[in-house]
Amino acid sequence: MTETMDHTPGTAQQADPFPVKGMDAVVFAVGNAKQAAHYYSTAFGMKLVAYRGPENGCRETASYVLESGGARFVFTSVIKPATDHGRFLAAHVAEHGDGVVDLAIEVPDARAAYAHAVEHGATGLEEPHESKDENGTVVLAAIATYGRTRHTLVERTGYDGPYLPGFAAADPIVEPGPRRFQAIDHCVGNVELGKMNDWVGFYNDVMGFTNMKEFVGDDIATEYSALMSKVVADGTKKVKFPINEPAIAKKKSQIDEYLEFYGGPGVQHIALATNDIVATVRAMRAAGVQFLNVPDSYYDTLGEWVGDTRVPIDELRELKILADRDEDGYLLQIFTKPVQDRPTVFFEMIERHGSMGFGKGNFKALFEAIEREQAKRGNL
Ligand code: TYF
Ligand code: FE
Repeated sequence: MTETMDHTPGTAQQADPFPVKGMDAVVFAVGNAKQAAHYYSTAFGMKLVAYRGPENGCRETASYVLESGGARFVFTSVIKPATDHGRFLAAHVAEHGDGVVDLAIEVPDARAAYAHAVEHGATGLEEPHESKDENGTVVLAAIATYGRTRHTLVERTGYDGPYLPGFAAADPIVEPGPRRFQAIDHCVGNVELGKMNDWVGFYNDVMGFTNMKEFVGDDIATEYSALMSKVVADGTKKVKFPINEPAIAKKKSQIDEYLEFYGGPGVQHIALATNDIVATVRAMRAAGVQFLNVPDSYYDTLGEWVGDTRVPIDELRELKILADRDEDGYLLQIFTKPVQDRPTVFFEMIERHGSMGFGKGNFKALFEAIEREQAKRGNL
């Protein structure tokens, strides 16, 4: 189809300028990947599937690949820096603490995706290149996003290995139990004051992502949230990236706290989709994961506005799970406390029943809960 035909009114839907298959992986640089792999195995119920380190020829870094359904996390730590990449990872951990270095996106054509991205203003970090082993060939390229975070574009169609060339299959660290989540629902970035719209524009231009209807504007921001937020998503809504910036409000913004302790913009939270949030939260709590506390008063009025949900209000109250409803349906969600000593990265567990939102009805209760934690840390 030609450009002209694409834009002719009445013709079939315009071809997606930047087709994506979904999130490929969330890649973390951490101080101790061996222990991180253990935590995500025992506390998040993930399964170690692949490894690369000194034992299979990589003496610079150790990387552990864990999966839960279609969600894939990679934890890398530096053993002994020897290349620019090793030095980059070591500096990343030194400056930002444990954090996300890469929101890798699976694409059907990495060369085309990279070309489209750089033509539309993205900074190229890695030109498209093939990587191969006995399991086949992948094409990888990378572009920069906010802070020192990148998007690797992964073309893996036909590749048969456990992750990427160079990785060896690995056995689970502990006997896997029932799966606690099955997909990455959304990945949230925190950027500096006044930069949210620039980054939204970046995803509009570079990836052809469009804005979802849910956002936090000036009104909500000054009232209680101290942040502004907009969400961009690919045409199929498989990849969803909310972007937050601090707002000037009565109190120090949680986004400012993040920016101060992360040392700049970066990934704030990863939301994980579960289809049984009750079982998930019970298992994670039993394994020692700490979640934000919600006051009982939230549950006293919840039933009046959220209506019937799969889970009785008393069980939501017991487990401190939040609920929200919009015109498309409802969702259940819960937020962990930060998962490292710095008040930076945390996780959300989300069970959707029709709603494509992000829990706007919970923002007040949620942000007050976050502020109570900020105050305990002396950062409010
Ligand atoms: O992803 C979201 O938009 C929701 C709400 O610091 C949210 O999870 C936004 C900001 C924040 C915590 C949660
Ligand atoms: Fe979220």
